[in-house]
Amino acid sequence: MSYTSEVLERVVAQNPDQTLFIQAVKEVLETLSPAIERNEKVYRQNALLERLTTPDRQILFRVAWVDDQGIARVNNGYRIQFNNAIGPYKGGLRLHPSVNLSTLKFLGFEQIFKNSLTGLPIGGAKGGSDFDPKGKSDREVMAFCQSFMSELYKYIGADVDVPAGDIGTGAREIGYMYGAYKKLTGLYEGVLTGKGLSYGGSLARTEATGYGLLYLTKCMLEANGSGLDGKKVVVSGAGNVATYAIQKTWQLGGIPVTCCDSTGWIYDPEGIDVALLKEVKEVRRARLTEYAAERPSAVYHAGTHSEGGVWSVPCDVALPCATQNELDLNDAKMLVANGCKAVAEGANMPTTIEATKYFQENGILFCPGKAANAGGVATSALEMTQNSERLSWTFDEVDSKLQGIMANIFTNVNETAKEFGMAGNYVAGANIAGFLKVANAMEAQGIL
Ligand code: NDP
Ligand code: 2IT
Repeated sequence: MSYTSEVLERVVAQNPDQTLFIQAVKEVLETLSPAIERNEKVYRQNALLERLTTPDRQILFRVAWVDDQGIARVNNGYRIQFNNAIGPYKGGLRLHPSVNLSTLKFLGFEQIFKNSLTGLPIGGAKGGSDFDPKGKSDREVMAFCQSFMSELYKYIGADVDVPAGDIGTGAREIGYMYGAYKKLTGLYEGVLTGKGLSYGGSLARTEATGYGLLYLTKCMLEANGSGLDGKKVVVSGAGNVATYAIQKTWQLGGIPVTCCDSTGWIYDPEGIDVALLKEVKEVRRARLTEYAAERPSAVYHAGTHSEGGVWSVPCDVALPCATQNELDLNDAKMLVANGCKAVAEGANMPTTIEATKYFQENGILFCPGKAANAGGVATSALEMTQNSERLSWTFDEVDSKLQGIMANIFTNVNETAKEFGMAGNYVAGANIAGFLKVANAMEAQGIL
């Protein structure tokens, strides 16, 4: 049996109920074989893949807080510090009722390779809680964040582990958490990224994941003789990543025609109105029904997959930007049948393994999230740099660095796929390129 198969079996045996974690490991290990074969004896002897698929540390804790009725509530808190071979642990905090150990181990594992691809010195981690910020008052969110940080602060620090936002964790939550960390430790340091601009945040971090996704998509299309101009783009999600992906699609000449939230989806043939979307989602924290009510050209469908969902809308480019496994084999078949030519993942693992294979077999350009959405964490690393030098860069400085980073990621992924005999397979290119840097650092640092 091959070394990668052996390690996958081990991961399945040790984590039988962690389906998302197993899916993420499987997708990576299945593509690593050509890179492993070049150095298999050493990797096996040093149990490199066993160590890479086992988190350095898994921190689980209770988060107790009091709601507006005076009732005590209890949530689970987590931080998975997966690998710090190339830099301090780095990765977001997800606040969503579906969060469990498997979710965060999958996200932490993906983060190792993504962070490696940025070319910046950041290791992989992820954390969060099954707390649902939806429908909670600001005071309840603050109470939760303060309690969450009253335990997490022991394990993080500007040179140790630097959390950030993810689903359910935006500027408001980062602000409350930063305040709590400062109060508990007395330190004014860049321990979190995605901070507000008045207390150490970076310009362009809010926009970075969505903008970076479009910069990479443009590179991918141009490398294949096409471009974004006039292209119809289907986007899922209506949060941080989706909103700025939609905005940058307009700026680069494309027409974004859909978005969705957890309750329904919008088809807007005239193109999504970004200002209205921001007003509904960022300001009012409301549902997309309010967008449809104020936009005559928009059609609202209740239910994320009702009447085919966003993936049933004919398009040239599809950008899944909501959540994991939101695009399955049926969706992939609809997209291909309707003429879609390219897919780039704004979310983490939004495409199932079967759907990914279908795209690849049908000649669709497919860029995985660990490359395509790396602009967010890359800009977080730029925020860390600015905090270290106690300076703030202009929007244009950060944005032009982001453009350079996304172009480098695409070149690296593309060249690596070619080097290992899989030209055009950006999944393999991303996994191998991300892996080699981390594996090299782990080898140099000994068996830990
Ligand atoms: P947000 O919480 O800002 O937005 C998530 C959006 O997706 C919301 O509109 C939400 O709906 C929708 N959504 C969530 N679950 C579902 C579902 N099951 N079906 C349909 N829609 C759903 O999160 P982000 O935009 O930050 O994150 C989106 C994805 O991008 C995640 O996979 C995240 O891990 C990934 N990512 C985020 C980065 C970042 O910098 N923020 C960086 C890289 C990746 P509703 O409005 O109803 O809540
Ligand atoms: O999935 C991700 O890359 C993020 N949620 C961003 C992580 C970060 O540290 O900015």
